[in-house]
Amino acid sequence: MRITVLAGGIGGARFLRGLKAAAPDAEITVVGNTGDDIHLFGLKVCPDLDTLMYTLGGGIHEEQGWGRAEETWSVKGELAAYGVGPSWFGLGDKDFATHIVRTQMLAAGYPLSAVTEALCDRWQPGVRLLPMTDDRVETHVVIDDPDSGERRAVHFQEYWVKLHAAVDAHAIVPVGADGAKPGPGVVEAIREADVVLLPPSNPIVSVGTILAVPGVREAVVATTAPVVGLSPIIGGAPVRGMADKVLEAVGVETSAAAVALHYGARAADRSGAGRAPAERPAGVLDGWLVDSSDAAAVPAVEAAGISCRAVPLWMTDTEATAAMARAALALAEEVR
Ligand code: GDP
Ligand code: FO1
Ligand code: CA
Repeated sequence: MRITVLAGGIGGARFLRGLKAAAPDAEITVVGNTGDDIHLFGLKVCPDLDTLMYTLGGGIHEEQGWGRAEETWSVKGELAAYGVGPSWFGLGDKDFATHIVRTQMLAAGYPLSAVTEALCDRWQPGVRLLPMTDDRVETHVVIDDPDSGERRAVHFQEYWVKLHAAVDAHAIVPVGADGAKPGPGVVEAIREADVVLLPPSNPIVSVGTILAVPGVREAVVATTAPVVGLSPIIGGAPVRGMADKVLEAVGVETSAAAVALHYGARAADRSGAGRAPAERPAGVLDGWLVDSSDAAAVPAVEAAGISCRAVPLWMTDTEATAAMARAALALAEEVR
């Protein structure tokens, strides 16, 4: 079975660990978000791709969810001693090596997809990891500067890590997405999959950014595979992180049902035959899983044309996460 997953960092990576356990014989392709990518100290950093690669390859700092296990911080200390920042983004020594290798290969002319494949040669994540695009896309967030009060756009990482999403976001802009092309194999992986899954990743700045690459949403809308998502929101709040802040910025309530409706239902007739492209429905979901505690959300999601089930959605360990993955695959069979 070919399973394609559109994933952000921590939520996506942890779900994939469960999916690999639930479907050990499946060929899993992961389309990773690169909108969080940032250039720091002359190096290209890809937080979500690295979180996926380290988590699935056994190198992740488990409690933190990002960065390397048994990390040391000498380079960060030396940069600070030179007064060279930013100091708010924690790059450890082991992690730095990944960014150096990546930047060197990019400078030599390799596209990000080839670089990612080369990095995965070491980590053996057990999935095919594809960047959503080889083009530069960077999510920016429009805020009122906490010091000057002036409205300005900051890089997503500055908003998230430096400002802890504690200032209101007026808009979220995936800069460069409009002109980006899907990375090699991305559209094929979606169109030729047996099942497409949206893990409990951030629906705006992770999955939303992947869908913003022209051609990707269209592939999800048109694939013959069932598309099933899992809610990252439980009990009206993100399980981890500040997804509520970016949902608010785009006018979506922080609830399992509202996120499903934001993704929208895929039409039963996916060919779009006889309709102008602009009129073709652009929803991406056939099925949606909410946490057992959110069972009351099921009727509203189903009323929107999305099959919905309530099951435990806490990724407390690999077995609990594998059970979530099995529930998602079972729902995919139901809606197929
Ligand atoms: P990021 O790139 O590191 O922010 O990670 P993702 O975009 O892949 O996922 C972030 C989302 O994962 C957050 O909105 C969390 O609410 C969600 N998440 C984290 N742990 C869990 C969990 O155990 N269960 C569920 N349902 N969602 C989770
Ligand atoms: N997240 C933080 O909250 N603080 C950090 O200092 C930080 C450093 C960092 C370094 C490399 C990397 O791959 C990820 C890192 N993250 C850090 C996580 C990450 O940037 C964000 O949590 C996600 O991109 C948000 O989706
Ligand atoms: Ca991310």
